[in-house]
Amino acid sequence: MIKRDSLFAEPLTQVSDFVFDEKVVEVFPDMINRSVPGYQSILHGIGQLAARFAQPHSNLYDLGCSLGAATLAMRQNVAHIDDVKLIGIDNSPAMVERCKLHLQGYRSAVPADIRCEDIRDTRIEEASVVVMNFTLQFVPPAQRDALLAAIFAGLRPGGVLLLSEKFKSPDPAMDEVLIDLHHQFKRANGYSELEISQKRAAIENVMQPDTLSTHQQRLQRLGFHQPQVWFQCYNFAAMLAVKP
Ligand code: GEK
Repeated sequence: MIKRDSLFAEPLTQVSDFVFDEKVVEVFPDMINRSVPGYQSILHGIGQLAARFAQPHSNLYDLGCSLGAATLAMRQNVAHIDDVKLIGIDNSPAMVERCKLHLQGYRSAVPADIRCEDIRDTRIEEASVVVMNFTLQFVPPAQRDALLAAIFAGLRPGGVLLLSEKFKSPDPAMDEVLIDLHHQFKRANGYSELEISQKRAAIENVMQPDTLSTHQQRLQRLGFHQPQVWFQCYNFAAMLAVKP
């Protein structure tokens, strides 16, 4: 049964920085579905793109896997490809523990190795697909280049990075429009004004979005071919970038 997210429903005297702890794990599926516009469509697309880009005898990474939703989406779509292995990484012990249990609930011949580690320490090797579904935004901005460079180095030619992010607009007025639309989406999904504002305060220091052009220029500078946005809703986008 999916437990409803009410973590920010009561007034807090002090809003602390957001952490992916046991309390968040308990309500995570509800939280992400009611907070991220297009989350299910993006997972569906990740499955389709994994089927298209996964190469035989290669690794498929899900960096910041949380409860393994993208790992599962890939696993359901690559079973016909010879000798692929899924590797899910998250640095929240609570997430990893629950992710392992969650994956056990689905039978598959495709092996999945779920590890608790920081994605900045992960050695990416023989990869044909690397997913970062709303994870890069939690990595300090100064460390994003190095992480993406390591992913590029670990991808095989023809391999793909699937990068989904909340982004900011370079124009403050337009940014406000997109933020308003997102907040309307959350209201329509049952979040109160208090929940929206307290969550915003909790996440402010922890999640630092880039603009779409920062993402695209960085990926190109690192060697990816023509990064492409394949999904966008308000200030949420999913990109794909192929290693030539
Ligand atoms: C999904 N991809 O459902 N190393 C490892 N994990 C990290 C790091 C890090 N440095 N920083 C953050 N995380 C998922 C959703 S949630 C997005 C991803 C969100 C992990 C963190 O513990 C959390 O589980 C995940 O990245 C981000 O498809 O909640 O907005």
